[in-house]
Amino acid sequence: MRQTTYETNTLVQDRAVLVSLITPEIRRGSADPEHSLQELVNLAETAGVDVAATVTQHRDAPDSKWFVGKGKVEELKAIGDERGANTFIFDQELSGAQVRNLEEALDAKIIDRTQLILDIFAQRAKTREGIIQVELAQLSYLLPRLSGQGRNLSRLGGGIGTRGPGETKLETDRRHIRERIADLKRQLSDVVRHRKLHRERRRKNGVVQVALVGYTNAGKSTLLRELTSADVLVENRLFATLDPTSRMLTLPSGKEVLLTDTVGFIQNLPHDLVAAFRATLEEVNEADLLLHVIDCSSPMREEQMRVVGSILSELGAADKPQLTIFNKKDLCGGAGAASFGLLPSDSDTMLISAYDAEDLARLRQKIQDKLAGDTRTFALPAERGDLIALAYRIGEVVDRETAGDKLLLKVELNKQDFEVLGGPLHEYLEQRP
Ligand SMILES: Nc1nc2c(ncn2[C@@H]2O[C@H](COP(=O)(O)OP(=O)(O)O)[C@@H](O)[C@H]2O)c(=O)[nH]1
Ligand SMILES: [Mg+2]
Repeated sequence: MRQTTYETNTLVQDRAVLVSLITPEIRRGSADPEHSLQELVNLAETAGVDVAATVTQHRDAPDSKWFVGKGKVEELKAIGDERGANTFIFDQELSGAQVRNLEEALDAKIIDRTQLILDIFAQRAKTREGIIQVELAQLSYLLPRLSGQGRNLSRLGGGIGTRGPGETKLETDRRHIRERIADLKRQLSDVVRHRKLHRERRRKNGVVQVALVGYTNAGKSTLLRELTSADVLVENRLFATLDPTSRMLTLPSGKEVLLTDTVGFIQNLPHDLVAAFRATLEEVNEADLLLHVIDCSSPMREEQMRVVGSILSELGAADKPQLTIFNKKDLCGGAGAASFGLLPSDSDTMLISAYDAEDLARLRQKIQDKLAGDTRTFALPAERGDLIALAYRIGEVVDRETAGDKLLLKVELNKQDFEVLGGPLHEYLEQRP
């Protein structure tokens, strides 16, 4: 028998059946249920779940005990067995009792839409603020649904729906959870107070950062993959520890920038999750450039763009350099750029397909142009080493010459950096004739 020196990977891949209940009331609500189920598929895939099937049921009202009808539960059991599913994800929120009944009947992990979203946030949160916000949202969601969950959580082990607060925490009683929530809130107010300080250290590695934002299903992850696939080898070698949602992107000039995927906006995000969601958008605050990706074939396009715009404003990121990218042009029935109100090619708006090599080349060029910023010349007193160092820090010095007792530095920098960090340099700006 062969001996192995490594441990086998015991992580079970989640394989799930996605279930949506459609009632007249749900139909009247703001979300189109078919669209919502499509989004649930995308969210499940984002969470690393293998989607085995999707099932829809129409009923007059949810069943208080089983959520779907009893007959449907049997049908779900059969589908789950046949497709080898170990998880069922429901597109609507379930009560604690419904979760327990379904777990019992289907002998599988039961997750609802909110838990799935929280699980994705838990995977993505990186800063202390993000991690605290997500745990707060998870505990607040679990608290009223708590009784009886302990057994199931310990039985089912890890995987989606169980990340974040550890199972021991979930097994403690409600009082402990309330104390934990109070404690997290205190920590959060500390973190928020220090947040500004952290932001100012954002240029930590001197790596230029570009963030993809937009609704789920717009094509952000596809773009990240397609734009950087040629660089994978390099990346594996140099950035093996890089977060999977970030990759190095090589621009036409050969310069490398860090391209980061974000969770993406979600239709009808439950109100309690908004704070946690924002905390997962922290890359946006660190980015030098935002790529706002839009699915041009979505009937909700305009509304989605407005929502993205207003959240960016609330994050204080509305003034960041931004490219607006209408993606999936192949699905827009040959609608030309004009139908999106696109301006000529020198504007900050593009119509592309993430699978079109020429479009990707155009996009890389556009990112490069947008990042290049302006070139400015500073006439600095030669003895002011501090100012010279500052100029080198905030931009790229492309030319340097001496004129009498002055040093003329030609610096390529973006407007934002110059305004935020370049304070003392302003008075040495050469006025171009
Ligand atoms: N037809 C078409 N499909 C696309 C295009 N870009 C992305 N998609 C598809 O749209 C779906 C959602 O893409 P994804 O990158 O996961 O979106 P995200 O939620 O914004 O990350 C996937 O099925 C992609 O294959 C495109 O340019 N054309
Ligand atoms: Mg994605």
